[in-house]
Amino acid sequence: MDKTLIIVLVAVVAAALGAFFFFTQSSGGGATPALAGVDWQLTADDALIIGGYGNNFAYDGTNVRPVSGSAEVQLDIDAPKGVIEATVRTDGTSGPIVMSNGKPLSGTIKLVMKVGQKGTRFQEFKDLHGDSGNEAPVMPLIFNDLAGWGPTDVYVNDKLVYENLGGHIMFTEKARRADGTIRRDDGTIYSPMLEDKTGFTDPNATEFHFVAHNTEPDPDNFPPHSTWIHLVFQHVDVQKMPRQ
Ligand SMILES: [Cu+2]
Repeated sequence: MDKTLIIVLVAVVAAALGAFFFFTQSSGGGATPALAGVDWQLTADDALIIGGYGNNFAYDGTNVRPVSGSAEVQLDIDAPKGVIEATVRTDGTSGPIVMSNGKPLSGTIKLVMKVGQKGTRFQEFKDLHGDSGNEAPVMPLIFNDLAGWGPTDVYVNDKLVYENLGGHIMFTEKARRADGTIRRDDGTIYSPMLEDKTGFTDPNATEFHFVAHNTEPDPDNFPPHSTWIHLVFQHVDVQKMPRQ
């Protein structure tokens, strides 16, 4: 065979292989290919919108409704660098997400925590909320495998709508029940006013939380800032996590 022909054939085969790997990596709409050096890799779905403007924790389940969507964490915790994102798509059943008074958002809503930017921090294997002294008692005492904070952008149908909100994620034991409530087995609905803020979580199941809010005071909202979003993902797949 002619040398030039062999070179051409090798080039064609190499290009085809390259295309094959490119398309197999980028197709499917699933998790982003793993980044090098990640300690944590999670995907989550079975999403819930927790309330909206007025009450963004909805402990009694009011205005807690399912929405299609998923979340992804890929984190190199020491750098820190990685991907922390959630995307939900509202529809006629979920209704819009109301982050600010009188501003309903519909369509594809994406939260992106800008991991590595100023203000990003993470904790592993810690109790938060309740009376832990770590975060406000807007949630009962809850064990976190992974918690994170960082500046978070919100896109609606690919348009940047809220920039640099305070974002917070938690991969925790389960607090939100199938009926949308946070309550004890005896029916007690959670309240930050309760003296005993324990006993609301199920250590045998997990969930993923993603909240983001601004810091402008608004006494008519709970928590009292003018812009909030609260998403919970009831099913979490762990691809990778460190040992406790
Ligand atoms: Cu939290």
